[in-house]
Amino acid sequence: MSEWWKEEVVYQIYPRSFCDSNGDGIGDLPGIISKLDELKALGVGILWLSPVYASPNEDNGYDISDYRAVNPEYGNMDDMDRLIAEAKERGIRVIMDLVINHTSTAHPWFQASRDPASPYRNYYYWREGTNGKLPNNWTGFFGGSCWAYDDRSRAYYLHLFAPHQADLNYHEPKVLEEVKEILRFWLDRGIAGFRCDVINILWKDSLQSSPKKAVLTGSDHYLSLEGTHRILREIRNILDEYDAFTVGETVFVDTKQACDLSAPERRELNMVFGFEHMECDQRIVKWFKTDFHPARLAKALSRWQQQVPWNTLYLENHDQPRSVSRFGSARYPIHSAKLLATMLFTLKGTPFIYQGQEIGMTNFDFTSMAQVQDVESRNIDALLRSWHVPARQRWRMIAPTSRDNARTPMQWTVEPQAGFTTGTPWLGVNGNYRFVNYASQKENPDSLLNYYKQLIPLRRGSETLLFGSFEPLRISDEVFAYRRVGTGEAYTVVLNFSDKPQRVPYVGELVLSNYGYNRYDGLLQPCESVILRERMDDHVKTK
Ligand code: ISL
Ligand code: CA
Repeated sequence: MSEWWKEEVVYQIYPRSFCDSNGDGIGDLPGIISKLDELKALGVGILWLSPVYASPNEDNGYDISDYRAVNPEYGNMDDMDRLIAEAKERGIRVIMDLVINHTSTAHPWFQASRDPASPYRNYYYWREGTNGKLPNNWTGFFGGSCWAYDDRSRAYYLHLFAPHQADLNYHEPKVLEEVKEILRFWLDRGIAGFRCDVINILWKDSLQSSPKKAVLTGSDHYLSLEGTHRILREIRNILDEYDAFTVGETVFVDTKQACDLSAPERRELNMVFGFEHMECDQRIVKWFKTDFHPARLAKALSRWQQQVPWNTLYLENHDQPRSVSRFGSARYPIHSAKLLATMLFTLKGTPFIYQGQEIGMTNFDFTSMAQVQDVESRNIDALLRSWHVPARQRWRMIAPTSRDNARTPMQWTVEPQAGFTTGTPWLGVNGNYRFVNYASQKENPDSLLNYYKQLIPLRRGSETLLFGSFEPLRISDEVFAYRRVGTGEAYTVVLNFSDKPQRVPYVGELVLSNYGYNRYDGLLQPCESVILRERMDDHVKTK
């Protein structure tokens, strides 16, 4: 099997918010096709589409009602075929989101399963509560219990996410057989692989109650269990027939579990998304934001770099706030966005760009819950309200972490609605589009976008940046420095996360500074990042 996905850069598209071609305010497939030249110019080799399947959109497509149909809001199957073909012409492969932990409750399987006599009954977890109590004490990812009662069934069904996302029951062997057919359906159309949604929680070993936990009571019954490993190996057999690629979204994994899920010889996933570095600024996941400590981010990243053979490199996705708002300096936003990009493309692994990251899109400018649509934010808000938390306080907790921060429409131009749509966008456009937009950055040689366009070929053209080993040099709240060592050469990357100049002892020939400098003397400006190169023969060991 070739490992083509190691050298590529992935670009994630959240279709609803990317580009609207017909003025209905919703991004769509023809809109994506119209931007393929831009993506090619950026240097991406893989496009990951968040779900475009038929869906009632309770969770914007992560609730699928037909795995073989395109959501009409986004286009039709011809558009999908055209997207795959046009991307291929430009050397870009398309991967899809595979959401198989749950289906929408509107899916025909679920509708049929509501009848206890149906052959589909066992596709889901139906349980009667005992003595008027819920079947167990588990909590869901979006807060509250993960059981919903269905009057018609006179029973509860399990939903680890929103009530409209019913968990599939993999103890029923037919479920996996259905999934395999779905995989073939898309692979035969030319899809190059899948990003697998919450893929390490498929197998539930039992539905027993669990000891109460701060986050997610019950997770000991489904996180990365042997049953899941077995399913992944079966799926992999099919993927290998097509030389297809998988990246697993794996929740709550440590480096050991990440290795178990992605080690090549185990033949499960090719790589996984870990979350440890994304939790470096949050005390209890999602709920309370504390200050950002660069050393914590660097420490988590370093550990993964050293312990996991091949990583995903990401700082954003459709569930996370924008990286520049989170990890960047308010005084030096552009330099810090460039610094973060430097880090993204010089660590070891496959880099992922989330739409808008390449132009430094920021968190939303919304001022109240009324502007938010995300089901997770709405659930958390309702839960906090039930605890009598005042509205202002609720907003202060939700605004910085809401998933809608990442979902505001892509900012293409200075035209109304940022050129995303000629109609009314489904979610508000950030007012900063007048100065944060694609068109003006394309023209400006010093822009973040053009900095990405320098970094991507630099990585691609260097065996050392692609495959060289990783060694941390310094981890502090001011400076994160590391070395990538290859044959005959080494790169030293120095990132000054602070707002103050920093003197560092590292040497080498300057390859790239995010200040655009062409001289380096060991003194870094606020939020300056440098990439230095040394040939091994003149290599002097530095600390
Ligand atoms: O959003 C989160 C962290 O900010 C997580 O709790 C998230 O719900 C989890 O990572 C799973 O995410 C994936 O599956 C969900 C879907 O809502 C997310 O958009 C998707 O990325 C359910 O399908
Ligand atoms: Ca549209």
